[in-house]
Amino acid sequence: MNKAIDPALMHAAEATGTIPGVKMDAYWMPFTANRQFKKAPRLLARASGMHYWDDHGRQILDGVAGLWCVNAGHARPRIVQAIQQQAAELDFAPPFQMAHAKAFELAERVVQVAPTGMTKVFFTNSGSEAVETALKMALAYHRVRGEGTRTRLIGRERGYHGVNFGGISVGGMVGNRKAFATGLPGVDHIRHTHEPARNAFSVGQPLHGAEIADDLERLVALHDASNIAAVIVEPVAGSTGVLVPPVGYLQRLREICTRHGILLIFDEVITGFGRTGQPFAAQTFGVMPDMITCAKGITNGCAPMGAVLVKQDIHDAFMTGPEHLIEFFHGYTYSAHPLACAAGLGTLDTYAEEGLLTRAGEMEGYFAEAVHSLKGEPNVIDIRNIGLVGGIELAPLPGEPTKRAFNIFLDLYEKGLLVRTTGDTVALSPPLIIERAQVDQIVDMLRGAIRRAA
Ligand code: PXG
Ligand code: PLP
Repeated sequence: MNKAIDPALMHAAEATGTIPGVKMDAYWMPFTANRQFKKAPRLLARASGMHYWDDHGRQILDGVAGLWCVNAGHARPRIVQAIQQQAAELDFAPPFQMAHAKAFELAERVVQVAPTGMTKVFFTNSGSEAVETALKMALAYHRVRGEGTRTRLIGRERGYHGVNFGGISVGGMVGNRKAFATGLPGVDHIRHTHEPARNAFSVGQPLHGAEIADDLERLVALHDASNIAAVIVEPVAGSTGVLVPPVGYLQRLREICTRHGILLIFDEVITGFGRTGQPFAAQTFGVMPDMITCAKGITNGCAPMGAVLVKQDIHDAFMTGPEHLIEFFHGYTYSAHPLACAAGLGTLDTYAEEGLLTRAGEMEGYFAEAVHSLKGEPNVIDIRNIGLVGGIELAPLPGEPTKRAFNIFLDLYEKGLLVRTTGDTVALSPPLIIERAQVDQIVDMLRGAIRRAA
């Protein structure tokens, strides 16, 4: 022990957990019931393809692509090699007034798969940072064009836009907001689209609810469009339980935004990079936003990275002052980090070689039929799907919301399947390399767990 450190202080880090030789006290885990977890830790040690292995060598089928991010499956050789080589060749390059070639290369490659017209890419290190960046861009865009009164930001109930102050302000998940009273000023929310009374057990997009988009007109009437900068929504809400947009809803939202000069931001942190059957959900649904935030699948989850994709004219509005001046006062130390750029290039190569950015579309029918076969199982009150995402919603245990789904999560983990739960919804979002037999395996295991939880 280092004698310079007061042993009394060291003592505060007394182990309570059960990792041989490793104390578990210092690590404050994110979005985790820390005390419960440390009594019975779930430790992943290795991953390959569709599987994890835990610290006891037990194989676990990955039903959720890590955390909605490992779209090409685990330990893909091109990505592993790219990161290894990059670490040895160029570990870091300052991103302000300096650059490295792979940053430009990756931006070009992202634009190639992005919706037509999305021609500029601003790199961040996470989805949360991508959201903050997009919101700031929206404000600065209006200001540079002489519409500086457009400062209001509009999100949607049940939205998730990461955990930073901008993101939780426009976000609509009460648990992520209530402890942090100070949000951004001038934020409002439109209604969410979840209407089980009309739409329960819809296969793909629900038929009812396009008119819910008109709620934006209510806020325009209240605040006046001249004060509204942007609306941010997830095309498919992921974290709040897989909410698929009703047919016509996103089109209507687009029309209203266009009519009032309001920027439309699609938060595609989950839907980006193939989850819904096209590279981006904007393409799947045929609706063009003004900006797209993405992360996760951009590097297959192998290095932290996010990005904001921007339409040409928004970018160009910034490029008006003297050439030697910085146009957008924003950026991160690790924007376009060389390891992340290398991982991103290896990832896009893998997606291209294996056709993964459209594979969810090919698998959608089979996947939909499989997950909807759970209708009629005990306590299943709704099933939602699009591309290779599924949400199975269960009736909560009386007086104990979230517990039934979490029990199912624990049970499935014991049996060798990783899923994600949010509220009382079990979310499935497997790697896009999944085979039909593995879809069957996931649904069979889930069926068993749902019955045991009855
Ligand atoms: N926007 C959306 C739409 C997301 O899904 C973020 C922003 C934030 O990204 P970062 O990289 O900062 O986490 C996300 C992230 C879950 C879950 O349980 C979902 C996310 C993250 C962690 C858990 O559904 N999505
Ligand atoms: N805080 C301090 C004191 C810093 O110097 C910096 C970056 O230089 C930051 C925060 C922001 O860190 P990052 O650029 O990694 O987001």
